[in-house]
Amino acid sequence: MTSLSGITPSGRLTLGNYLGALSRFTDPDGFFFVANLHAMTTKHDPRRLATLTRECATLMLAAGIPPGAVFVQSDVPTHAQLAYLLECTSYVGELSRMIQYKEKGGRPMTRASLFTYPCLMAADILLYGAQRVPVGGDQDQHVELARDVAVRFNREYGDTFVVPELHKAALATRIKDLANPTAKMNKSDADDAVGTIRLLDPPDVIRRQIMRAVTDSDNEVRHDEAAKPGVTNLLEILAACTGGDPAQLALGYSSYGDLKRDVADAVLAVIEPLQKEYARLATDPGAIDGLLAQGRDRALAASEPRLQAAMRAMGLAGCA
Ligand code: AQP
Repeated sequence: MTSLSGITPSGRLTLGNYLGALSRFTDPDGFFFVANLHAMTTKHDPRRLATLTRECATLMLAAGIPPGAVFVQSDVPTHAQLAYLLECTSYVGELSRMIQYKEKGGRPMTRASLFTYPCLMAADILLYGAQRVPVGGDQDQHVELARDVAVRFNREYGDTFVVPELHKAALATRIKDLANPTAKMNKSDADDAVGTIRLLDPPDVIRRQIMRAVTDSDNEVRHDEAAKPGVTNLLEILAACTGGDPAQLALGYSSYGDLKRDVADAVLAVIEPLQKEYARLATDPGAIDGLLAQGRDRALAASEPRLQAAMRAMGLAGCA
């Protein structure tokens, strides 16, 4: 099964992005990309996007994702090309029902790309023939759309795409904001948000943030998401970093201070080697370019035949 996953460079990557995504991107046959085209659906700053794209790609390489598996979406033009073909097979009605558009769109100055980006996401998936797309609950609707588009395309223009199955990921760790532990930790939060741990922040800043994490007033270390979201989040982080079970780990603590100290140690034991490798790679921009070119070439080679097949099926002249 081909693994495929993207990270949108909508902010500096967080501990949540590492534990929930980067650290799981281990399939040497997979395709892992910086989804920079998806970062342009709302007003954006071109220089910041370029910086975040490079930082995200370098972090993916530093995290040990197999070389050749990492690429930048805009370097592989098949994504945008197939997205246009899929826009030509999608309906205004179904795109209007997408949650992001309903929440953020519908105004005269809404970018058209916020309306059509589900077609780009369908292209990301369909280009590589991914059969099972593991997603968190917030992405179900996108995979459903990719399925609908693939079924319709195959019916109208001939069998071209593998219809992906919606594959509910096993309960994925959802790292919460340290200052607001009922909300997810998001990379697009303000750069100075105290509850967001950034992978490239100095270790002393990260330690301070963890020591100041919001808990509660009863000082009992217990895994109970509803009653104790802050403590539960710390236990989840500790478990994700050390490979333990959060409820079991709770039994070893009688004070929040001890728990926080161990969480800080465990997080830094994961982040410091990552930062070291990032710094090493960053000294050689040419080598990073080379690795990304390798990923680009492999993604192009893997996706081009399906794009060509879709073009032929739709009757576009001049394609091989
Ligand atoms: N808090 C989190 N805990 C665990 N996993 C997380 N991921 C994100 N936040 C957490 C995983 O990281 C990947 C990034 O996917 P994305 O860039 O498409 O956007 P997202 O899921 O919306 O991530 P963010 O960081 O919250 O970005 P913004 O702020 O732009 O919305 C996914 O695999 C996601 O599960």
